[in-house]
Amino acid sequence: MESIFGIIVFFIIIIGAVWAVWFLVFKVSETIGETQTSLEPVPQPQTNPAPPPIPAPRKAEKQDKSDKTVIMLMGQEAVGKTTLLALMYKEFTRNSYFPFVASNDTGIDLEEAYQKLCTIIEKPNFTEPPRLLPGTASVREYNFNIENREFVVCDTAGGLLMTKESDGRAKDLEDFNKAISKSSVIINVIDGAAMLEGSDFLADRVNSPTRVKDLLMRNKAGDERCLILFVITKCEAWIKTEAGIERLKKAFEHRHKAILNWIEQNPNRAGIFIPVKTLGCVEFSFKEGDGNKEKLVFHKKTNLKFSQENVDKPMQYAVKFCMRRSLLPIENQFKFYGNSFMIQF
Ligand SMILES: Nc1nc2c(ncn2[C@@H]2O[C@H](COP(=O)(O)OP(=O)(O)OP(=O)(O)O)[C@@H](O)[C@H]2O)c(=O)[nH]1
Ligand SMILES: [Mg+2]
Repeated sequence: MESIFGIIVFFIIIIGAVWAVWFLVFKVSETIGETQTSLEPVPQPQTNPAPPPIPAPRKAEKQDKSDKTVIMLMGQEAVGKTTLLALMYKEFTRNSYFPFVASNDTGIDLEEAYQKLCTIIEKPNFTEPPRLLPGTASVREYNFNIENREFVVCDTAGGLLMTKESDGRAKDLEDFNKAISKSSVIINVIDGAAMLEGSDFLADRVNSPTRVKDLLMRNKAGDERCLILFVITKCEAWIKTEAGIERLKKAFEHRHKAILNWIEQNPNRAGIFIPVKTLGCVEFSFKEGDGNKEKLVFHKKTNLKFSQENVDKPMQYAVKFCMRRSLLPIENQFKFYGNSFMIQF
């Protein structure tokens, strides 16, 4: 009996030992498995790594000039472009119904030019008025913001009109031609006294209408909408009467026939004749000399004041045209050329 009991205990011990061994082996193999998992091979650098994800394309930044609406002043030397711009700026800020903001430098520069005009013009009597403002050097940009739209007005040196490729001013010429081709509106400033009283020779030398036409034909050959404002300066002696304005108009149509023909050739072009008074107190008196020596003499009139007329109009028309708003009604003293659908909407 005792031996049977001993055998049973022996078997129980054997079974327990076998189970314990099996359990140990199982646990050890499990631990090794886990360790192996955690020691997964470190990914080797790939020879052709996947390219980094491409960021979503950013909205194009407003390019410096490309997004701006360009208005350009062009005309021969000393016809009065910068004078017009300074006065136009002053008057436009006073009268415009557009919320009009000049960039900092533009505001300061044009205010300075205006102050300079005011002080010099108050000097006592003079014949042959001195240049009130220094000549413009090349292409100068003035920046404005109107109704969240950026405008750049390019004032250009009259000298560039007659500058040749070989004159060593390649950069200035490039800027000049670029400004013409980008302009939505071109303000062609014309010396009214030379246009009306000068010989053909003098009128051509002072205003170069053929050269202006050639430059426009070359840089604006396409079908883009374009408005040319013909602003007549130095016409204090004639702007006072209807008959005087009529004479200016006739002289303009005669001397600037070629560019008017160019406007009529394309329905996307229009022109407006705009006589302005910029100084008011300096008037044409008489003409002297012949040929190369021919010149016009002006006098400062003490009985007349420094005063302006119509100087804000070119800018009003230019901005309305760029904003695709109607330019009508055109003032009585002015004259429209070209396709009238260009200015009424
Ligand atoms: N009488 C009279 N003189 C003017 C008028 N506008 C300009 N002037 C005179 O013309 C001079 C030249 O004017 P500017 O405005 O500097 O001429 P500009 O076209 O800018 O000349 P550049 O920069 O050299 O191309 C002025 O100093 C004035 O003496 C005008 O409407 N009437
Ligand atoms: Mg100038």
